[in-house]
Amino acid sequence: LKGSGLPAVAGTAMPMFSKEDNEELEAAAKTGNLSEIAVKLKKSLESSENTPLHIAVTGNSGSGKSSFVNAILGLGDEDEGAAKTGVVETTMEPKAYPHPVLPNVTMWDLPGIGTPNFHPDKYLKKVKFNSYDFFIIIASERFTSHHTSLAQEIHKMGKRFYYVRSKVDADLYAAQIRRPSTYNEEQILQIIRENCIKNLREADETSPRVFLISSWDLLKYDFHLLQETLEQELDAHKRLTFILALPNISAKILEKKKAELKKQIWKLALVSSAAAAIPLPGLGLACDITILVTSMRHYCKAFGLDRTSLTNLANRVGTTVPELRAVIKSPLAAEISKELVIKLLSKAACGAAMAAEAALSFIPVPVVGSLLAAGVSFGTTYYMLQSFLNEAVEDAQKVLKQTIQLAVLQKPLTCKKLPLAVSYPVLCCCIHEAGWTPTPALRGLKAALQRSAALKA
Ligand SMILES: Nc1nc2c(ncn2[C@@H]2O[C@H](COP(=O)(O)OP(=O)(O)OP(=O)(O)O)[C@@H](O)[C@H]2O)c(=O)[nH]1
Ligand SMILES: [Mg+2]
Repeated sequence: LKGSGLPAVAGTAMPMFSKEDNEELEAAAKTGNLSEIAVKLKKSLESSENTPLHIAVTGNSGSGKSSFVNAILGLGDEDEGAAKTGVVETTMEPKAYPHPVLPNVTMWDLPGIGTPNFHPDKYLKKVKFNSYDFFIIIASERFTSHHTSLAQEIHKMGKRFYYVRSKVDADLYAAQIRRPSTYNEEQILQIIRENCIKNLREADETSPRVFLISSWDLLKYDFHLLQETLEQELDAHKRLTFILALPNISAKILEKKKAELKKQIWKLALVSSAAAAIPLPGLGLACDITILVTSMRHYCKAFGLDRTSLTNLANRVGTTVPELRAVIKSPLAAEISKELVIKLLSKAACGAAMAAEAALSFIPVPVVGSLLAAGVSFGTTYYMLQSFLNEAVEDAQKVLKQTIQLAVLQKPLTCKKLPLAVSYPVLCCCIHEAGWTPTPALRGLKAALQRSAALKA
């Protein structure tokens, strides 16, 4: 059943109960009987899933606040719900930009701080500083006393802030064009970093931490450092929310999301085993379908396997939703219904039943007694969610690969120095080297090259 959005057949890649799961379950088992444990777990799962995260972005006018908001939300500047960029904002009110698919995450684009009579305390009161989990202070040139006085005030109010130096790609580009013979990327980045730190120190910031970023390419420079720092400094629930909201721009981020979601599965299975399970006639299976539906939809949204995310992605990389959909084997978020899950369970009956038994044999002794009656539901839920999560990540990886391919292929089109006649075979060679089979993306490139050639002519 692999590749059909269905769990794997018994005997192939059976998702096992991990050592960590076992230990956590054992610890939980000491805290009460099955229904008591399930109630606690349900509460904890619900609160972690609904934990709100409000991120405020502030800085001078034109520093790249709106572009940063869009980049974090995985939106292109022209997507629906994106912050307007490249326009002078006259608003004095913070503007909310909800995450396109995760309703508990909101980015806030705050009014600029650059006016000569800027007062950090008044500013923070005006923007209701207390509503945000942390602040990102952005500067595209140098950090000034405005930035530090704002940071100090944020600190006084008991909130965290992170300095971001934006548009470093533009600095590098300028250096490459203007001083090509001495161009050294690392050196330039270091000069920018040191300069920011020096300015912040001069403005009384004792331990400045600066992250160099391009909102046009979060994969480069210090975005991963900012991401890791935030993960370390957020509390457990906010941390999970933050990780799941990260844009799906790298295999590393996808793996991180997978690991976080995986940790929750035994809890969901246990809650399911304590809830009213629906017996599936003729299959010897019973489980709480609602938990499966909700979790599977949640996985899809976290990995961008939903129509909104695919539409935005398709716009950004110059392809269509059907082209992206073609590499996805799992159902999209909105396609997951009770009926579909029952169908998946029926098709995977043999695998699920065996997994139910296998999972039971891994459960520590104190829980087994109370679980036995509902054990099938535990095993089925555990097995279904593990399998679906694995498939969702595989699909997300395929989508990512397809978009990277498109991005790589698109680049030479904007490179005036590369002769068209050379670029196409060279790119084909690169694709071959990378072990990618020519996909619709490549066919798209061919069409784009032909269009570009026609334009040139
Ligand atoms: N090269 C480059 N340009 C960027 C980057 N971020 C923003 N820009 C450009 O800088 C200009 C201003 O960006 P915005 O995101 O609109 O800046 P802002 O801080 O929201 O501006 P206001 O709302 O007017 O205060 C736009 O033309 C952006 O496209 C970046 O990382 N790299
Ligand atoms: Mg703006």
